Amino acid sequence: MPYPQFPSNFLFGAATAAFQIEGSPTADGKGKSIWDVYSHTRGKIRTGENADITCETYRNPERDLALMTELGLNAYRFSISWSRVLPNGRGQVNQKGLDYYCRLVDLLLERGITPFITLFHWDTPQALQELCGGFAGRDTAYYFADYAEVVVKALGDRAKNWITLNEPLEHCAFGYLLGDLAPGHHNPWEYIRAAHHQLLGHGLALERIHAASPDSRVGLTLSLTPIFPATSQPKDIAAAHVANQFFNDFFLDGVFKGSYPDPFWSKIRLVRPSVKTDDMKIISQPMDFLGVNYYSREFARAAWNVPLLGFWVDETQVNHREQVVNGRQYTNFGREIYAPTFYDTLMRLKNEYGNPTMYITENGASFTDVVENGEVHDPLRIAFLESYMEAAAQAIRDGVNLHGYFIWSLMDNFEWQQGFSKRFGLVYVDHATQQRIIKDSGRWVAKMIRGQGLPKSGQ
Ligand code: GCO
Repeated sequence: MPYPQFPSNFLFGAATAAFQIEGSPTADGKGKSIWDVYSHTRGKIRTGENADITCETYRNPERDLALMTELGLNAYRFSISWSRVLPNGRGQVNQKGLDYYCRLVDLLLERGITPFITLFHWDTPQALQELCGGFAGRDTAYYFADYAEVVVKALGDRAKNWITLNEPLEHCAFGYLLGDLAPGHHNPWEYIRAAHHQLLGHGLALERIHAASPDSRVGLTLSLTPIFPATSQPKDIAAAHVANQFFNDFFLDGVFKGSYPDPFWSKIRLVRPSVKTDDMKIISQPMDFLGVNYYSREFARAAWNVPLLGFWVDETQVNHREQVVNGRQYTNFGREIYAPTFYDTLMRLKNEYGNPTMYITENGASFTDVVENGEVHDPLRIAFLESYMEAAAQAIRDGVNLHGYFIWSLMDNFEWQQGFSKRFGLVYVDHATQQRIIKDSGRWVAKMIRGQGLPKSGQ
């Protein structure tokens, strides 16, 4: 069966993030981020590893550009380390840090690769965490806008696609409530303030970027995880409704409707931040595009012992690592591979949120990759990409305003609290030797891009 073509001007990219690939945490005057601190705090990283080395892209960005060309990518999404540019999060610019990103953008443009730049991918400057609690403090939203202006004034003449935040949900919920990500807090007051202040920072930065570079395009990347009731019991159906608002609609409604959804917003009234008069107007200014990070659906059930929210997400999936359970394949992250709800999510954005210009800014899967005779055979990742990219192509045919797809990730990198134990790359990286090997999935992507279609895996 011939696979559908993507539109001729479609962007095919891969995504990374500064803390996960750069290394060189103190080089050339870089300031500490909360992830530098967290990854060196005993017990926080499951494997006991840290990201001081990782993919060494700060020392050698050229190596990976050659790989992007070999994969046929015409776009690349990366993030800027805030504390590499502003070591204290504000004030004095570290010119060497800014120069690195200027050089990276120039190298990309020389190769005809369009940069999509994420300004915040969770690595808050430690100085701002100490000064005002990071995004749990309202002032950080304004420092973020100042930082965005510094970067866009330096790069906005040649880099035109800007993503303010990566996954504000993950940063506030797992960083300030559940404690799995930096700064590792368990504080509902901080969580909801970090949620609101990140969106405020997004809106303030959007204004500054458009002022500094009027022809730049500005968007926000949200992780969208559709939540389904674990059972057909009314209490679980109600719990899944609240969970969907916690994970998805708080952010979607904030930026597209200028309000926060009930019953979620009412349920947390005891811990809510003060929303100032113009906040929602600033937050819901029109964006130029929406970035969608999609991995899997989840299931929720009512939980009397979870204060305020009353739901819990079913954790059993985590035990299905890389197994087939009830006919479904799982990744080694315990994420179900199920493309139909990816399609449904895109259609929901079309039907309920005005069909904004969209990019898939992350989609990918981790599996146990091994090197055999200098090759990495990863058929499960190819099958994953084939099914999800086909769902995206179908959504485009059904009217979704989708213009690009960034696979997570270009190469195996530091997977936050999982250390190096989760490999998502199209390119295998031996982090001890820095050897790179393009996996079979990378070869498949190159064929797909060349063919501007979706060749059957294995062709
Ligand atoms: C995220 C982050 C990425 C992760 C990737 C794999 O979506 O959690 O943006 O940095 O590494 O998603 O989990």
